[in-house]
Amino acid sequence: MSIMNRKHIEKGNVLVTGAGGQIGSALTPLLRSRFGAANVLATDIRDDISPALREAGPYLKLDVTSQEDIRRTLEKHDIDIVYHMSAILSAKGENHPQLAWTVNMNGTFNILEAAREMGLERIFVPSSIAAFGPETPRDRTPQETVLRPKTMYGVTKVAGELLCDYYVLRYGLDVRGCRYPGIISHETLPGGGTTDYAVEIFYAAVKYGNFTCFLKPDTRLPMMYMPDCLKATRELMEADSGRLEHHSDFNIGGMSFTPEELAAEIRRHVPDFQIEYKPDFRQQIADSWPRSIDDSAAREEWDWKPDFNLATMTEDMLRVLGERHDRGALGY
Ligand code: AKB
Repeated sequence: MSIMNRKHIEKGNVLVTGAGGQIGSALTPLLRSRFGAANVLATDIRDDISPALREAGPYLKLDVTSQEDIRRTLEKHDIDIVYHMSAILSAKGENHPQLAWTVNMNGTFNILEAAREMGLERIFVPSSIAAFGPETPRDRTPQETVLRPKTMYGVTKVAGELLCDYYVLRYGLDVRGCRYPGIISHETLPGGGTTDYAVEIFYAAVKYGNFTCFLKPDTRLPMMYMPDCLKATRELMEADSGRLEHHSDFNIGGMSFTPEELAAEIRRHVPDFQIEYKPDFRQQIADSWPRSIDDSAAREEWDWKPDFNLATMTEDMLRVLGERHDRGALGY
């Protein structure tokens, strides 16, 4: 069937790569409730997957850099839809650029190739605000603009967007993706990103009442609360393909704030909260990224609209982590 005729996918077998990561660990349960637990295969290369994720449905250790393993897994489990969430993020990517290229580029290529060969229904490959660079307009960064990132992670995200769009145009594969901003969540800590401070600050506020931030106080970055990230992912994957003019590179906005604005918001709930600033190499990465995002294409083509802002996200994060801390289960 041509992708122009497809609307919602009602059922199918789903594979998630990077299922143990920050977004994968929240996305997988959502997909399991949507498609049935037995129909969603969680995969990751790491061994420290939470028992909840392993036990709630099928789980497999999978290395996305192995084309053979990917092909065999898709075939064996009769997969129709893939959410390709595994990636090396920006800060880790600067410490290990060759690894970032291998995992991010070869992983995406392997998934797309196997999907093409097997005629999969739909693929989700996320991009990031890291696709932008210092020459990009930093306020209300447009959908179509300069893409000259200075990190290896960003390079792989731009190349990944182009590769995904190539598979859409050349082979009619239904590939979709959006440029995630920094994602804030309370289930799995992120690892190796530049926006990670905006998650760690909550754990530190609840547990210690103070935090040392690796970015300067006035570093404004686009961010999004996990419920909005999941909503964007689900709505884009369920959007009517006839309305989509873009495919793999949608800007999506949630909120934008600086560390000092976030600290002030946390202080409304934790009055004695203290923050100090010790910027490191991640400052340079943050300074090359947008301060805010123009997401009008996503709003027009699939009705994107976030639910959370700085105040409502902060209140919810502190409530959830506070309750967990009181149960002695914060794990930070
Ligand atoms: C990172 O900081 O590297 C990621 C991202 C913005 O893609 N969170």
